Amino acid sequence: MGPKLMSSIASLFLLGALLQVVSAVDHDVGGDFGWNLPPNTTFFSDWASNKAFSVGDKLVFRSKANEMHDVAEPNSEVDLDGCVKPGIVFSTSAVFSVALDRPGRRYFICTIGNHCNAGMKFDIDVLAQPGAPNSPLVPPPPPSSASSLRFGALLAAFSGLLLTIVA
Ligand SMILES: *[C@@H]1O[C@H](CO)[C@@H](O)[C@H](O)[C@H]1NC(C)=O
Ligand SMILES: [Cu+2]
Repeated sequence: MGPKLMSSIASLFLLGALLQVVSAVDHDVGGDFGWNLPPNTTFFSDWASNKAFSVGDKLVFRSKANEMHDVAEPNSEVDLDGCVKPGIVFSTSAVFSVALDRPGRRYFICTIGNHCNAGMKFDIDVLAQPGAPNSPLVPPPPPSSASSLRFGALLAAFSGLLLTIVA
């Protein structure tokens, strides 16, 4: 294998790694409001239904220092609807991240007091990859948003790759 081919292959690996990094998203649960007692019972389900989640993304649960919350993952829609508390609670700390490491539906609640019934619950569909066909209906982002950043990064990666092959 010639050194040129070797470096081209290395560049392809780099490109792949870069694409993964570029496309992973950290989702702040509840946006700026955070993982706190919501103003109404649909706040978090509304938040989740306006987002697309993919494998490699993270959910970041941030709670106010003067509110006590946790994060737990019921196994089913029925348990989510009924606010059935699962045996395992992930965390009671003020900031907690959940890696979305597999595709499929996942359910999240707070198990403290009646917080779940008050709206601290939502479910998400994690897609195998960004833009998979079963994405929720989300209007395309304006050109100035993250996707053009992604495109820019892609372009930079490709020009890097070309330079390596030519060199
Ligand atoms: C719930 O609260 C949010 C934030 O204040 C608001 O945007 C939304 O319209 C409310 N939903 C309902 C059903 O009242
Ligand atoms: Cu809570």
